[in-house]
Amino acid sequence: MSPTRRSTRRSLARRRVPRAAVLALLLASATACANDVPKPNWGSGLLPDHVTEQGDRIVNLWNGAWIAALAMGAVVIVLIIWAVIFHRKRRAKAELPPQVRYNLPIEIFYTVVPLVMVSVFFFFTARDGNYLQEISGKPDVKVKVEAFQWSWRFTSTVNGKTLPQVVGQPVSDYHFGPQLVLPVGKKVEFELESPDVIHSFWVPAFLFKRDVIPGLAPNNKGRFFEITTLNKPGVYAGRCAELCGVDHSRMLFSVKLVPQAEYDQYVASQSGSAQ
Ligand SMILES: [Cu+2]
Repeated sequence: MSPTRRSTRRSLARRRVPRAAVLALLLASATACANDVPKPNWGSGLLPDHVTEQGDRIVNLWNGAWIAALAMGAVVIVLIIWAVIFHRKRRAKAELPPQVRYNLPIEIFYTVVPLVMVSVFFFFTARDGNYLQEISGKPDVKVKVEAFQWSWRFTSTVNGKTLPQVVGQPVSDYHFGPQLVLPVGKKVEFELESPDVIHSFWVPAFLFKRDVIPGLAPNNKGRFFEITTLNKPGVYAGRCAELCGVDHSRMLFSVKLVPQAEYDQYVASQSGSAQ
């Protein structure tokens, strides 16, 4: 323990500050700055509210996996309790219980059942993973996302028109980071690119994140993903989810979902300076 920590402990003890109060204060100060942590929603299995059609699928997969795991856990716990209560060693009998081996039906049973369970998990995971990576090729908006140390550059293309780039710099509050404006109820294709190190594009409200890896070939599928936005206008926090250097934690941005009319206005206001 360092001398400062020792003296802090001593002074706390001298002043008889209850430990619980110190802990509460620490917790309060630790959560006060995290204004972009989305609120968990019980209906979505404690995931935050989502703003994409793809999010519906993710919530279903998440909830389904939990229900299956909890059901299996309940069966196992009941079996353990049953074995403990009804098959415990009786005091009167000191000898070993009958030793069972080479029980073919039981061996087949405990091999097949886990295989079936893993296969079911695999089926739904693969099905939804493929769905989440689908790209229609006909997006309403295309966004090129460049992640760099330590912010983001967004370039939107709408109806063949490329809007001026939105470039950010490291910030401590996502409201002050670069803002990507998107219309509600539309297909948006993202293309990810990094000139330096691996970053990760994460908008918690998309319930999705994707690593931004430098040096991928232009047609590499790992660069692309597509979402369909739901009719949920609002400003949503985004961040880098891959430790990428000293200002990684300040690589914040926001996504603003607006109704179509407002988006058209935005595009018109931007196109004056478009290339
Ligand atoms: Cu980063």
